[in-house]
Amino acid sequence: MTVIQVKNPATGERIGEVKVNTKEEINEAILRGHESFKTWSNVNAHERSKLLKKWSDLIQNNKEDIARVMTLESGKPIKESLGEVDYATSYIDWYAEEAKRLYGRTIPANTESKRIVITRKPVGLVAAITPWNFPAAMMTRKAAPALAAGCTFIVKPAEDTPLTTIRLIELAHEAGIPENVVQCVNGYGSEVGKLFTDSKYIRKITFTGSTPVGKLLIKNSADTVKHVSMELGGHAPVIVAKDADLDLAVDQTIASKFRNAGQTCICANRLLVHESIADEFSEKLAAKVSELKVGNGLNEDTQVGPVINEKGFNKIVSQVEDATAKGAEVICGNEYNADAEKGFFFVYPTVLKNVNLDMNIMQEETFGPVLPITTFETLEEAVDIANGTPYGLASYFFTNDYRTGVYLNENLEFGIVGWNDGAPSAAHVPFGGVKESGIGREGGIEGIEPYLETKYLSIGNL
Ligand code: TXE
Repeated sequence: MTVIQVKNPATGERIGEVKVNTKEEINEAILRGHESFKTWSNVNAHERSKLLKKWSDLIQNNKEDIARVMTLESGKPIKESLGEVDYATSYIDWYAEEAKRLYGRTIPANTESKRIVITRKPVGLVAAITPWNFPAAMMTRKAAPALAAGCTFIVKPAEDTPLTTIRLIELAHEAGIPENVVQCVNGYGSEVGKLFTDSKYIRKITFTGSTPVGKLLIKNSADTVKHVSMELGGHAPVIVAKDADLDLAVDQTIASKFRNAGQTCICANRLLVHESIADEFSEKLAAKVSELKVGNGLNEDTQVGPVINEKGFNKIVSQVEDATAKGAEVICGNEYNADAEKGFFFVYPTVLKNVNLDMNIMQEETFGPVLPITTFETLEEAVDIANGTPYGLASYFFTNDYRTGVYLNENLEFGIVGWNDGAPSAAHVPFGGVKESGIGREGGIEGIEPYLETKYLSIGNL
């Protein structure tokens, strides 16, 4: 039996293990998911809604335990883990309601002898592959709309953080959602991913993770013409205009950037500050960033935990080294407490200035607590820099001038725009990116669409 050891990224200590499911076990789980679709899709929507609500309640009743497991396996500060449990259940609550609103339509026919009825049908068995940065919420924002729509669901969590997901799926069963309707399998991404994409029974793949893996999943889904939803990398710009409220911009940027140690796909990744305020802004920012408390996420006062693993750590360090070698100036941070042998990796919050577009950090997603600052002269220039990567997930700007705001909103090529707002995500809004940041939206009324087919009935000879 092969197992995956789950380790605490704050200490490197082993906190548990999960069995790697064999190919046969995964194919059996897929078959069970497929076979249970017929029954589940015919459970009436109000009943599915009640079961989802019960699942959400059970998660809330176990909130502290779940948050603790999440902090142990992901390293995120315990306050953020508690917040993530709420965020995760907010998706279940939202889609428990949306389950009751799967409206169809009737269309006037072009002859009296016909009637036309359009209904919405679930796509079938859905397979989800989730990342380690939000082990609860990235799963529930896929599972909840899928189950609400009448799909059956099977998830493979990230190898670093399977324990939170396993616990949530157990609670789904405890709530009364049948075991074959919502399942969890464990294993390595490439192996399980291939079994998912090859299976004709899986009608949809929903993925949150890196852009290269997303592209591979899209390609591999072609042979069976599956639906795909992709929530991939981001490289969010933050534009601070000359008239911005600097204190607001500093606070919101810090909250956006350093949450989850900078490991979120919508976190502020590139600061573009108007040249006339750049010095004042940088000083204010660095002063506050250097006060952030780094440590084990189980300590109540920790604000920045470790980064997830050695691969993530090396990517961050190499971006900082590349930037400093090309002339960037460190104005705070660039310190580390890491031990590859023991298995923990802390990166102290870092701010870099004198950054230019030739540096990797301005082109590639960082996924760590490092913030590069560059300056701009005109809004056109800021927009060009902001739009100048393959990503298009979140973008932010700070201005109190409505003309500047409208101009920026209309010209930024991103799925999400925060105007004087660094925290735009919520269950009731459509979250997702354009360009290589993804396909589809999660959350809001849009978030159930990818789990539905449209069926058209024409009644003739009346
Ligand atoms: O991602 P992977 P990693 C970005 C972020 C980060 C980088 C690498 O920039 O630094 O990706 O992180 C599964 N077929 N994001 O290596 O590999 C894997 O098991 C099918 C942004 O962790 O994409 C895990 O469950 N699945 C992102 C999931 O993909 C495969 C969140 C994510 O892992 C697979 C995470 C394969 N061939 C990373 N290979 C976001 N959008 O928030 C891996 N997986």
